Amino acid sequence: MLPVGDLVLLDPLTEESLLQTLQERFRRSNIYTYIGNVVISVNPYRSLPIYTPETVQEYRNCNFFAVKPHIYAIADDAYRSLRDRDRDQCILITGESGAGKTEASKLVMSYVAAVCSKGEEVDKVKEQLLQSNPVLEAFGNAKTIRNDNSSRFGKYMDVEFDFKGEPLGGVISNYLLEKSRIVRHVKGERNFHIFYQLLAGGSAQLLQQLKLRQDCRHYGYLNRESSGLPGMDDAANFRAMQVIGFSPAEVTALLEVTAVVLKLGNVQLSSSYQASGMEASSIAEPQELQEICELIGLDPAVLERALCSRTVKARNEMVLTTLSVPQPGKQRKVMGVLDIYGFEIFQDNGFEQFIINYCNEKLQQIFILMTLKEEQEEYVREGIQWTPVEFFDNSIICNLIENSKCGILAMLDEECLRPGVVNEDTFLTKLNQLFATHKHYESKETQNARRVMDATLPSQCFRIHHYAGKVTYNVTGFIEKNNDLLFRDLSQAMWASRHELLRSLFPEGDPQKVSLKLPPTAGFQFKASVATLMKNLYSKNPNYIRCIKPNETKTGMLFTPELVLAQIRYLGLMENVRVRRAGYAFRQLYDSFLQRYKMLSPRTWPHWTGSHREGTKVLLEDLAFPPEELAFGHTKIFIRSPRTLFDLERRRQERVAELATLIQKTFRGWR
Ligand code: AD9
Ligand code: MG
Repeated sequence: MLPVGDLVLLDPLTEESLLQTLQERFRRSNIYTYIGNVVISVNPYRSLPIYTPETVQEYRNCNFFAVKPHIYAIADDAYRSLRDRDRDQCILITGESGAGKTEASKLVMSYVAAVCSKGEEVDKVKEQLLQSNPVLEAFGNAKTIRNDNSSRFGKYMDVEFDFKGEPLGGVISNYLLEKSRIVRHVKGERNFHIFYQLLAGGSAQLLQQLKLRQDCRHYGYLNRESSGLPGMDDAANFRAMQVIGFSPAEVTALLEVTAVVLKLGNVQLSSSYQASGMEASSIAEPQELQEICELIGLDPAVLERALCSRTVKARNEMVLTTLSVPQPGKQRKVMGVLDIYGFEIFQDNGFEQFIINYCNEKLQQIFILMTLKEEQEEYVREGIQWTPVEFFDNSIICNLIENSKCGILAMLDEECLRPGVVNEDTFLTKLNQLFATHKHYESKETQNARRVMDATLPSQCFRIHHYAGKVTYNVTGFIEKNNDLLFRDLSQAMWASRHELLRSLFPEGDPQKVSLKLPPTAGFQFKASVATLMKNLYSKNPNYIRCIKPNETKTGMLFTPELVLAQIRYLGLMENVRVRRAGYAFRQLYDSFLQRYKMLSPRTWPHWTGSHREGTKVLLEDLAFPPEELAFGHTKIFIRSPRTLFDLERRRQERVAELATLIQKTFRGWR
């Protein structure tokens, strides 16, 4: 028998049974499994024939529970609720690096594009929505050790529809792009795809215009690795990229800035001693500097001064890109798709992991809140008594990080703003005092105070007990990364260029607008954008896709149980199943329920003429289930335990076999 397609029905429910079910389904190429209306997706790492136009047709207007679990079913459900029930939707995709989040987000978008209606205007919008992906991926994705096409930013895409369910346009927000990758990446990884694509796919004329050489090895930012990637054709990707919604002049400007970034990596500073005995630096590659300045319309002396007096550092910030202005329709509805980086535990965890894991902690919080809220709302809607559910509330961890008075982020900001020499030691000391007795905080000092012996926690680290597991963060670099300062002379130099696009990227370089106030810290900005995102998500009806990575080697159909188990834990899947069936494990609309089981009672078989609700009542009366197992809502039947449903299914199978024999006999009688 095929293992259950909905983990809510698992009996008994244990980590082992959950893991086994996923493994067995995966072995049979059933990569999708439900927990109620949550889809779990296990990356097959090979192409499966399950995304054909025929499959799309199969899932169009399907009954969620009547067809095999599939990402299309959730996409269809979300789209129909949006169109017919007028509810804004959001689709939250989570999972670790390489688990398949970005692929899932593309599958959702292409499904929606395939099922909404056709027409010249609509097609244009659809094309833009789908084609924005290659552009975003070129500039925001890179090969990492874990994923050849890893998203180095969080993406939230709001697609707007009119009252007929036709797409009007979209807005894409990006969160915390990993800009530091431009200047540095781990051996075996790559810089952002766009650089390789431009060099491999740009025509000779274009490269000449951008003053670039075709050879990757010429560029310091790229030359640390052999540039090509198996299965990825940089040249073809560049040529196929249709930069939609931009004019040719804008595209040129964008590529000029891209070229300048690449060339800046070749500008070396050399130091020399002046007559005064002071050390000074100067540019060792005047030719490169000259070309950069020609591209951006700037006096080389200005750039040289700016570069030589300070160092350049990438900075992280939230960027909001509006791809196309949505036409304000009267009844606009929105479908949001969130594809963000998953929870990360590395050997060495720094500020980036702290921020990423904070974001995941918030997503887990909203997941619990919304699942419970949704359950509660459904019970109220259906007129069924609601009993509160026990669950682990992670707000205590969120609060530890984000509390505006004494959270870790607030303490970090305080250190960053303190005049004089600041360092991470005082920051850590402060945390140790504040959270000496906090259940989810640990450090060498609090361990000593609590008389805990633990050799795994170095002294410059603190450890947080996240919902998904314990992570040890090294505080080194926290202050610098949080401060995220770009020295003013550099932004002023950029603002002085005649290149319009470049100027617009450095508004703070305008000498008229010099402000003495320090810009907001990276942590502060991120916290604010996460808060906005959460508010946005909370106002919508949530749909979840939880992605799992089955092995570390990107191998087709290989399932490593230990690896999956770890993800089952930190995705909180057990918790998810528990919350989902704390009240009633199973629910179904009366008409579908009656249709499926009506052969089990002589009173409802073969035809029932009354209401579906009455029919369901009569049917279940005849089957004599204990009354506390069932609840009759306004439109749905609720069944408390999986066992009852299995019992029902078993009886149905027996009855179907009986009926089949009966029919055969009858036929034989005829002959
Ligand atoms: V990261 O946090 O951005 O580093 P993702 O986004 O979770 O990560 P991604 O969607 O990029 O992972 O998937 C990684 C690779 O797995 C893809 O490049 C595909 O080769 C492969 N993949 C993912 N999903 C599917 C699928 N449904 N079918 C086939 C898949 N291959
Ligand atoms: Mg991704």
